[in-house]
Amino acid sequence: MFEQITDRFDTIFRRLRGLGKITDTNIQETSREIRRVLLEADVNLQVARDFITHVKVKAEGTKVLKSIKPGEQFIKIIYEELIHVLGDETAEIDLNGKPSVILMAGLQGSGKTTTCAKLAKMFTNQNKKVLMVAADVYRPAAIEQLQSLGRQIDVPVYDEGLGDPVAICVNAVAKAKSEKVDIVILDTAGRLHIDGEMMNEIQHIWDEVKPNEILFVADSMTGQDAVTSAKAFSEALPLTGTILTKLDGDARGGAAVSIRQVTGTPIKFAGVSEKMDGLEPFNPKQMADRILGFGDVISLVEKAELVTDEIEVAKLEKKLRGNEFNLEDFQQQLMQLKKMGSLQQLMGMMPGINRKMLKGMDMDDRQLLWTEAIINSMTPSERRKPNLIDGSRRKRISLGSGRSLQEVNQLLKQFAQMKKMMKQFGKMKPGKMPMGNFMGIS
Ligand SMILES: Nc1nc2c(ncn2[C@@H]2O[C@H](COP(=O)(O)OP(=O)(O)OP(=O)(O)O)[C@@H](O)[C@H]2O)c(=O)[nH]1
Ligand SMILES: [Mg+2]
Repeated sequence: MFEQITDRFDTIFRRLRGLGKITDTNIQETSREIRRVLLEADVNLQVARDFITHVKVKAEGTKVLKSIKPGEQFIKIIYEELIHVLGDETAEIDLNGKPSVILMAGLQGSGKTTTCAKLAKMFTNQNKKVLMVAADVYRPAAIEQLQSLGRQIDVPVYDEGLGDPVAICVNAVAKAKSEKVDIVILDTAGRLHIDGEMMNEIQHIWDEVKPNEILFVADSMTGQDAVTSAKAFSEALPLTGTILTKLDGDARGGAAVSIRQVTGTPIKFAGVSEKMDGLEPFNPKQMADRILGFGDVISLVEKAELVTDEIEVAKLEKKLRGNEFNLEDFQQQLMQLKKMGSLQQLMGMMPGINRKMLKGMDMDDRQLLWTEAIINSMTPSERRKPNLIDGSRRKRISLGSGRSLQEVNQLLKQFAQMKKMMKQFGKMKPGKMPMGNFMGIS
C-alpha cells in the first residue's frame, strides 16, 4: 500500500536530511515537491493546499532556530502535519445506546456488508451481544451474503426478505431492545450518490432509527471518487465517521489523506483484508508512519516482545560469544521468526527499509519452510556438531527433507559463513549484537 507516495516522500526526506540550514528557497522547493506528491497520490486539491500552507508557516518559524539538524526539523513538521490531517487521535465509537445502533452507508461495492460482519466479530470478541440487519433489499444475494457471514462469525442476522428497508430497521431495533442486544448493525444497499431516491431512503432510515453512529464506508482504492462521494454523503447525512476499506490493496493514499478533512468527521476503522479479522482501529500516527515510510516500529516491537524472551536472548548471545552457535540454535531462531509473521511483512515494518529494496529481495517464506525441513531431518548430534555431516549424511538429510542435495550443501555452507561472521561480532561490546543476522536474510 502507498508505495508511490512513500517512495516520493523518501526522496524528499533524503534531500532534507542533507540541509545545513532551512532557507526560503528550500522551503519553496520542498513545498512544491510535496504538493506534487500529494496530488499524484490523488489527495483532494484543497486538502493538499492547506497542507502546504501549514507546513510552510511552520517551516518559516524554524528558520531562525539554531538547530543541529534543520532537515530533521523540517521532516518533523511534515510528519506532524500529516498526523493532524489524518485526525490526530484514534476516534472512539459511540456505544452508549440501549441498544447502540450503527448505520452503514456507502457506494456499491465499497465493503459495507463485509465491514458489518467484521465489526460484529470485533464487538462479539468484546463480549457484546450483536445483531446484524439485512436492510439491502434490492438483491436477494445481498441478504444471503450477510447471513452467510453471520453463520461464519456466529452472529444472528435479522431479515424480512425483500421488504421495506425502513420498516426492517425499525423492527430490528425494537426486537434488539426486547432481547437486550447491545449493538445493532444496519447493512444498507449500496448507492450511487447521484441516486436521489436511494439517498432519500437512507435519510428516512436515519430519521426513524436515530442511530448512534452513521459510518461512511469508503473504498480507499478509488481515490478521488471515494472523497467526492464522502462529501456528498456527509452533506446528506449527519455522518459520525468513516471506515476506509481495502487498505491492503494498492491504494495511493489520496482517500486516506483527504477524507477526514473533506467530511469533517474522523476515520474510525481501516479494513486491511477480506477476512473477518481484517479490521483495525484507525490510528493517525501509525498511518502517517506508513505513508511516510517510517516503519511500523511499534507493532514490530510488540511482535518481537511477544515471541522473544530476554533470558533466551541472553543465552543466545553467550553462545555466540563463545562461538557455540549451532544448527539447533538456528532452528529455534527460525521457529521464532515464523511466529512473528511473514518475512515480507516483517521487513516492511522496519524503519529505513526501502520498499524498492524489498521488491528485489528473495524473501520467499517457503524458503524458510524448506530450511526448516532440512534442519528437521538432521539428528540432534548433527545439529549440535554440523562438522559431523559428511557426504552420506548429506544424502540422507536430502532424502528425508525432500530437498535437493545441492540445497542441503548450500545451507551448510551458508551456516559456516554465518558462523565466521558471528565470530567477528563476538568481539563486539555486549548488547550490540546485530540480532537480524540470525534470521538468515541475505
Ligand atoms: N482486500 C479487501 N477486500 C475487501 C475489504 N473490504 C471489503 N472487501 C471486498 O470488497 C468486495 C465488496 O464488499 P461488500 O462488503 O460486498 O461491499 P458492499 O458495499 O456491501 O457492496 P454492495 O452491497 O453491493 O453495495 C468483496 O469482495 C469484499 O471481500 C478489505 O478491507 N480488503
Ligand atoms: Mg452489501
